[in-house]
Amino acid sequence: MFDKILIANRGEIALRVIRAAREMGIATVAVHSTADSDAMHVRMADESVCIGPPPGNQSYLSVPAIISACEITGAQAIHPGYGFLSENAGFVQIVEDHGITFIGPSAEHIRIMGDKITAKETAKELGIPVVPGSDGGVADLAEARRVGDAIGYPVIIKATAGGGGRGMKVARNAKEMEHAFSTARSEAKAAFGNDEVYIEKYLTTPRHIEIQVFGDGKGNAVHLGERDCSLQRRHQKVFEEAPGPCITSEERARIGKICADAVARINYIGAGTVEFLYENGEFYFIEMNTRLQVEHPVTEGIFGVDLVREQIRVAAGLPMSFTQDDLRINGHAIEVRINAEKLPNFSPCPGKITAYHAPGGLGVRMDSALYTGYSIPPYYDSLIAKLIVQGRDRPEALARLQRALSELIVDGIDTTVPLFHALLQEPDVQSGTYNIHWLERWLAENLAD
Ligand code: MV4
Repeated sequence: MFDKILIANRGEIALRVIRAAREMGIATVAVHSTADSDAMHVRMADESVCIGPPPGNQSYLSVPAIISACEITGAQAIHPGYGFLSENAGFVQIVEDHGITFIGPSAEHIRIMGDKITAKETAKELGIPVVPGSDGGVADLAEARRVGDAIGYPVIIKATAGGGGRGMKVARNAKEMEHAFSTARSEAKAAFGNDEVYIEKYLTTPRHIEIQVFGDGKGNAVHLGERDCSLQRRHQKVFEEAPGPCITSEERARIGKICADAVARINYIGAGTVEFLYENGEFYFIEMNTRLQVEHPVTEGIFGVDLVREQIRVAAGLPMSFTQDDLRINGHAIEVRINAEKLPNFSPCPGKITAYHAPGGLGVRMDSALYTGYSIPPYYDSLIAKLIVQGRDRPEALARLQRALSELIVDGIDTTVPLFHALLQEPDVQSGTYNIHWLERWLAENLAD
């Protein structure tokens, strides 16, 4: 096992990794920008290294600075958290070339899944059900029309290099294809420097269901069920839960086994998420994320496992500490993402926290790096806390969420907490009856100024 690891991240996820490491007896090194000298992850780590000025590309994204911090402190491994360098195959290669262990998948697995066409081809070969569509990239309008006629409208045109919903265009019928195809291509070129696009059947009212997988890098893998992350705004998740309110145990076992077998076959190491759209009882693969995700705590809650601990174990060459048969779902967990943002426009709201009090009690977990007197810097993501609640069933989890939100105090800035108070009043949220479009529609009807 490692003696010391470096966490190439900040905020709540840096604390999350420090906590797992400390329980394992592993020393931790925090890195930070000059804007984060007073940040909680710096205080909580055993050591810290300042790696540059505030902008991310000069600090948390600076590969030379992070490698130097490892060499100076003697850290043997790097945990990337999520975002920043967590899915950067070039970074993983450099880390390994320096004799440091990357706590995460191989550069090759990150590369395969980073390119959406390759990811889809790989998924298909591994027996994962995919959305019907073009065989790879679509070169020109004539080919786009042939694909549209073959699979039937509506279709969606997506950037091969895309992600996070950028560069996608829907063509509802053959007449719309010309415009949709050319705008998708030029947006892809502008956003990613690569104008390759592919086409899929457009699913009109799906849910976003993602399967948590975990591999040991030696051909063994398990699944930890699904999360329903359908409540999103502008491709940002705001409310996530596990298990999915509409997924049966038979469906979970079937799609879970398909995903676990697939990642076992490629000797995948560490945590991964296979993302699906789910409509009319069918799963359709869209992407795979090769990192620990923001919403991992809901899965940890219902299975009672520490996913970061497992990531560190397999990175050190140890086996996972559980098998598929050991994994049983216990109750229901919900996470809400609390952002430093001002409603109704979700505009970033950095500033000084004049008072902070975290909720507690049975079934409440608050993952946050906030403290009273902390100043949220304007340079980074606006996520300031994840409130995760667990109950014996979904109604208990919802009641606990409402209770926990009522205890929370974050004074001095605006947050998205009022959104959650309002959402909990909605019958569709109470019943779990929503799809990927529900939240945008609700916001337009209820939060317009
Ligand atoms: C789709 C889709 C409908 N049909 N693909 C959005 C981001 C990227 N991860 C995939 N996305 C979508 N792909 C087909 N074939 C609808 C979306 C989509 C979406 C997906 C998940 C969560 C929220 C969403 C919001 C709008 C569109």
